[in-house]
Amino acid sequence: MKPVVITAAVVGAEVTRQQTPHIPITPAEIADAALQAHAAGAAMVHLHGRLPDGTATQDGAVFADIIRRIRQQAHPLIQVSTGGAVGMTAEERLQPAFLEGDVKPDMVTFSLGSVNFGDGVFLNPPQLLETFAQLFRERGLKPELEIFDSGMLATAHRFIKKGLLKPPLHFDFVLGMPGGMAGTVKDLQHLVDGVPEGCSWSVAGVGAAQLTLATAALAMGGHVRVGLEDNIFYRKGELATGSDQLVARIVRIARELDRAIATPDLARELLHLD
Ligand code: KMH
Ligand code: ZN
Repeated sequence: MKPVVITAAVVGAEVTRQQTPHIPITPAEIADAALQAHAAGAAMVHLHGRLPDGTATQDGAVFADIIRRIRQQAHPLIQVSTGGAVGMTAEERLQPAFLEGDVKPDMVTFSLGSVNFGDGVFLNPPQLLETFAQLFRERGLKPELEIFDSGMLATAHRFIKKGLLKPPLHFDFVLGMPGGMAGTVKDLQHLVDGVPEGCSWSVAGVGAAQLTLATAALAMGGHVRVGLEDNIFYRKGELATGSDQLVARIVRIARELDRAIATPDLARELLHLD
């Protein structure tokens, strides 16, 4: 099997300090969390921004600050969220996709449809999807396709046919979100069966599904995303001390399963960047 690309989702938009004291908030804290996750084995970090009061922001300056702090010390692949938080406008969400030069991201996320998201709705109507796809192509940004249910995978196939997405692509199955597809191995297998030829995939299990789905993906030859954005617990009733702790566990399991851990350079190849 190919080496596994581990992505660390270190902050997200939703987790609060009330839920866990370990969620990073300031650019310095987010960059530190990313660097620690990278040191633990994550080839890529998935970033969101926060304001000092902890609310989510897609402000390009906040992302630039985080990215600069990371790249001053190490070079994990940097993936910025264009999902942002529920309720944000498309313009707000896209700000990090316009960063250039030393803070240009290596990858952007691209959610291929709307989904109930906890108590809210993560809205991605058809027109927005076309605008995002065209913009990413024009700007030479590689999207990671965030798939919350099988309808979104069907949309990916449609967009490929229409020429709006160009394989080889990388898919990330986000499973176990209340409102999206359940976080079971059966659901994961169903999605993996629909991945277009030559494309790669990873899984991001939400909550308790994180460990089981990550372990399944390691056995199935897929890639893995873990981190406090998706799951704040190390085990039932015990908070994870940071995303690096969750990454380190995946590294140990991967080694037991004879999966090597991809470096950022190898991840670049495996995720079809450049
Ligand atoms: N926070 C969610 C509404 C992404 O990063 O692209 C969207 C999200 C997906 O987290
Ligand atoms: Zn995210």
